[in-house]
Amino acid sequence: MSIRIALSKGRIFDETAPLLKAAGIIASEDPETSRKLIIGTGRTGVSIIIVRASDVPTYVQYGAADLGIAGKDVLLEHGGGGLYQPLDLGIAKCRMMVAVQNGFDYEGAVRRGARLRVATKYLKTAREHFAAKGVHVDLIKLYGSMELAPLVGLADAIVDLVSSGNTLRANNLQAVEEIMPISARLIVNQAALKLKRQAIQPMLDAFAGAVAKGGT
Ligand code: PRT
Ligand code: MG
Repeated sequence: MSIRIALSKGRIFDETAPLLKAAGIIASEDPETSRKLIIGTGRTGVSIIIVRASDVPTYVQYGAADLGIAGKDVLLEHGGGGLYQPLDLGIAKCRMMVAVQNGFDYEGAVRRGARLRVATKYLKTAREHFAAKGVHVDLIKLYGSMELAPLVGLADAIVDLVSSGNTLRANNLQAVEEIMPISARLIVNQAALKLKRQAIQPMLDAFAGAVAKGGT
């Protein structure tokens, strides 16, 4: 029985490696240096595919991968259809925030009922957040470097992930509202879980054990 795991390079792969190891899975190559998109592991029948962070749920939804690891930010935008989400891994933690340029009176604008221009990669999350607050927004879809938008007059505010806060500080921005805490989740294809339970369940148990031991 073969099992394919979808991961993204960078922080997700780095922070997942110890959890994979706890499940007896060690990548044969480092995705940062290898150009391979399908990487073998020390375990027969288990391979890792390297995809963009925001594509992980898609590969798992369609069964091209049996399991994957994706941030809650990515899962909210994807919608989660066809996915079983058994475990919060407590890794790649950050916060989804609203941020504005220093000096911009966000509270005042909200109180006045002003219409705000908000730039973000997270349209769904942003739309739901401002709708729940009753704030009128024009959302502008970006694919990255959201921090630039308020500085050049593209938007009044951004919705983005913040971890250390260094990127906001370096760009004269400040967080004005937390939308939600974010961490990475294990996702499993629903059909694969039924058909390959014998192979997948022990992995889920090993991940859960490693997460509990990690004290997250
Ligand atoms: O890079 P690519 O476009 O392929 O995709 P991606 O940026 O979504 O992937 P990646 O690998 O950067 O992030 C994968 C996952 O890590 C995200 O989906 C989040 O769940 C999680 N994560 C945790 C973060 C951060 N922390 C984070 N700080 N993802 C992005 N950031 C960015 C943030 O967008 C901002 O630009 O880092 C910057 C802020 O960091 P600080 O430390 O300066 O506050
Ligand atoms: Mg990135």
